[in-house]
Amino acid sequence: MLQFSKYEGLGNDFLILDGRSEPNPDHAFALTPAAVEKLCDRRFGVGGDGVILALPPRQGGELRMRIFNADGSEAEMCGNGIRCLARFLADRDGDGPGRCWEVDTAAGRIRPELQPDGQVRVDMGPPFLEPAAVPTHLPVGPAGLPQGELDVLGESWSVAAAGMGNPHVVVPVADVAALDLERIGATLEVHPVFPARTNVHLVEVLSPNHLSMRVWERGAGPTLACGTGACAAVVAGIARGLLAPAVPIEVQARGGRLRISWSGQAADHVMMTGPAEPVFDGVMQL
Ligand code: ZDP
Repeated sequence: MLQFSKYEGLGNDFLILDGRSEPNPDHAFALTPAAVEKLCDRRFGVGGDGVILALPPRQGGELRMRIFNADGSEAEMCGNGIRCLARFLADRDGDGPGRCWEVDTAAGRIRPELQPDGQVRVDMGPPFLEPAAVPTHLPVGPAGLPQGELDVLGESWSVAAAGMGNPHVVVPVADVAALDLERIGATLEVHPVFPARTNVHLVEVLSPNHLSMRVWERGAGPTLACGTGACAAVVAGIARGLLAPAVPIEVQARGGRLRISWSGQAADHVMMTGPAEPVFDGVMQL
């Protein structure tokens, strides 16, 4: 029997498994891609956009986080997920506001901190702007990050790419509601310029500190929000001069709002603040 806790951040929902005292972290919970798919299936399983493992540290942090997408593939990092992990740890260990965790991830050290209002503020680290680090075959463009024109479904789109440990393509559009996210998302996710596939974000800039976005996630399809994607959208918007640097940017997603700031300097860290809520605890026979 597998004990899990379900949490959500802007409707981006995760099944969290606590393996911090696991004697054999690499084989924790014997989670195969098929088991992850079953867990995430909204009819045959519990239902979720992904599975998050809390594990013993490996690189000097307090703990390690692994994240698996609903299709069973492993991702390097997750923004809504790490806020959910922080709330889970606080609920489980009885921590309060001001508690900060040093979390080892495949994208490096990430630091979520519990806020007095129950939200979580995360030091997401610096963005990855070198093509090989995203990864993408798009060359660095005039805005200092990978850019290019991509033909998608017979239309040419001017896109930018950025990494937050995981890959993102950001597509500025006039009206996010007017587009066929399913077809554009599914096509761009597997576009050959993204050798590790990519998350896809349609972004409408509403003002220098406000944007609206729709998300098609690598390994999960359409989701209500993506934290690392919102960070990538803000980085691309600031780099292209569409958004203001060094002020909080309101990011409106289908599932709710995030506040993200970045100075515009490549080495500076992206800060993300947003909600994370428990949904239920349960056990499941795998
Ligand atoms: O990079 C990927 O494959 C993503 N689908 C991972 C999950 C990202 C997440 N939605 C986020 O909020 O960053 C959890």
